[in-house]
Amino acid sequence: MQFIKDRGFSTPVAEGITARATFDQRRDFLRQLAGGSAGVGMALWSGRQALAQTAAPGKMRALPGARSTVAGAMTMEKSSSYADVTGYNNFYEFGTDKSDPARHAGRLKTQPWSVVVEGEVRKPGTWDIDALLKLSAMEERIYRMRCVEGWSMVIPWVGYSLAELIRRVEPTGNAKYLQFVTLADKAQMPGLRSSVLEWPYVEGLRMDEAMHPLTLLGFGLYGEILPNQNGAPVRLVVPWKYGFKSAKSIVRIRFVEAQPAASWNVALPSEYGFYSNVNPKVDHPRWSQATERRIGDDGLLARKRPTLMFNGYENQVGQLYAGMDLAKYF
Ligand SMILES: Nc1nc2c(c(=O)[nH]1)N[C@H]1C(S)=C(S)[C@@H](COP(=O)(O)O)O[C@H]1N2
Ligand SMILES: [Mo]
Repeated sequence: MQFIKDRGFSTPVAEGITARATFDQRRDFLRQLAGGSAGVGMALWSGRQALAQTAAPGKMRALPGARSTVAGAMTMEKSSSYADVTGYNNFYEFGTDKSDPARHAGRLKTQPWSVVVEGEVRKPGTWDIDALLKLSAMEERIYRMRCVEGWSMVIPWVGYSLAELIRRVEPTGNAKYLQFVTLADKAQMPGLRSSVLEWPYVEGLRMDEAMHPLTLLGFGLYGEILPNQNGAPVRLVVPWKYGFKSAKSIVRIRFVEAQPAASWNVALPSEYGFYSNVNPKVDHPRWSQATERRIGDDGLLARKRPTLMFNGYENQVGQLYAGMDLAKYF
């Protein structure tokens, strides 16, 4: 995606620029990026098919999890290779190219780490990462993941339901939504020099979505702790929503009464809604969401595979949205 780099990303944005100009520039850049990246990214990936197709455990510290018994948590589909899962990423804090996170996230210091829990809870506080790791039994969950750009993977995550943490902090009756705030440290994250998004990257879920047993607080993949490019040391994994809802490298969880800001929704509200449920019937304004390419399996010339309602998790999560107009609340 050199052309994209040349057109903006690597160009530092002057501090004194007006807010409106920054906004226009960011919006134009995001449009370019999102519209073009599925194709260009796939070309990049198909050039790399020679990479090992097997898991590469042993690179990171082991983090085994027992097979999950949560309904829908173990898809039978073949997992994507460790090389693809850890080499083809979106993590804009480290750059917008799919290979940037693997190249630049190594410098991220994930120990010590803590997560602040605040807002509408009876037990606010700061959780050390070691306490979070011990809070509940680790499970393996094999989830289909679908990026809004039109590609997908199958990833064996390790973690436990976010609900475990939520119950322990005792939300008040006013807690209607959760906001997830991620790390924004210029010293460690070269992507923050760009105004491609507002930093820190933030995401949000409605309380019932956050409490759903499939919503995972993720600490590992392929039986090991998360590589930095996948959101170490702790991230969200929401398999029925487009990938960008799954916030990486979380530092703060806020329980709030009103629908919170979410980065892509703030950047381009007409293109990325707050809900962002995978839905083949609701197109992105500039491209269809009816089909996808599975990274590692579907070459550029292969017929695309159909995208499933709620990414195939309709039986588990469909009732959360009963009666909602999903074209309006996209
Ligand atoms: N902090 C942060 N989290 C993020 C992103 C990001 O840029 N920054 N990208 C999102 C997007 S668009 C996707 S598709 C997934 C990718 O996760 P993966 O690299 O582990 O597959 O992370 C999401 N979480
Ligand atoms: Mo994504």
